[in-house]
Amino acid sequence: MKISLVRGDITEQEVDAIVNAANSSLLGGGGVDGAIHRKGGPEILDECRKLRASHYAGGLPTGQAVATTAGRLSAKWVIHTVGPVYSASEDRSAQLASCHRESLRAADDLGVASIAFPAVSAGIYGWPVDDAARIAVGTVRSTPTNVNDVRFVLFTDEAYEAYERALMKP
Ligand code: AR6
Repeated sequence: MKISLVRGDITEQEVDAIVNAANSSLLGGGGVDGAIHRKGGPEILDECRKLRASHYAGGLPTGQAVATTAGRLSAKWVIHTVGPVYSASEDRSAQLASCHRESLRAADDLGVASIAFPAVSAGIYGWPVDDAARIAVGTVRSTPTNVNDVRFVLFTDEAYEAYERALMKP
């Protein structure tokens, strides 16, 4: 598996699937979630609504992932995952690892070869970005998958540099 870093906007990536840092409502929000729905168009939200009604009436649990098509985006799929809100008093890193593992599992179910991840939980959910990067890179490296091209797409220099440091560690 090739893991690479991109400084930029995940909605512009030419990959089979992009991961959305969603919330459990699956009904959109700010940050990368807002950008994906804005650019992808209403088809994605329609599918999210249907998934809620059919499978996740109580919301998509933290750490899980579910796919929709990608509307007007050039990716074929959007894999929505719900990262944990950062807590200084409780260790939620297993949930953040689960987001990455479950997203790869969803990608495998779809037969996806290339996937782009944002820095899940490292924005509005407040995760210290070095720690988020360490968990993300470590989990992707250790998860068995048929996906052979994983890109972390980082929106800020700070996030890019944190993922670069995480990737340099063995
Ligand atoms: N492409 C790539 N990365 C982006 C983009 C983009 N277009 N826009 C922002 N980022 P966040 P979270 C970066 O807040 O912390 C939403 O309201 C951003 O700089 O999007 O998991 C959801 O609905 C940061 O590094 O996600 C949830 O309620 C990273 O993406 C909540 O925010 C993640 O920031 C989820 O919070």
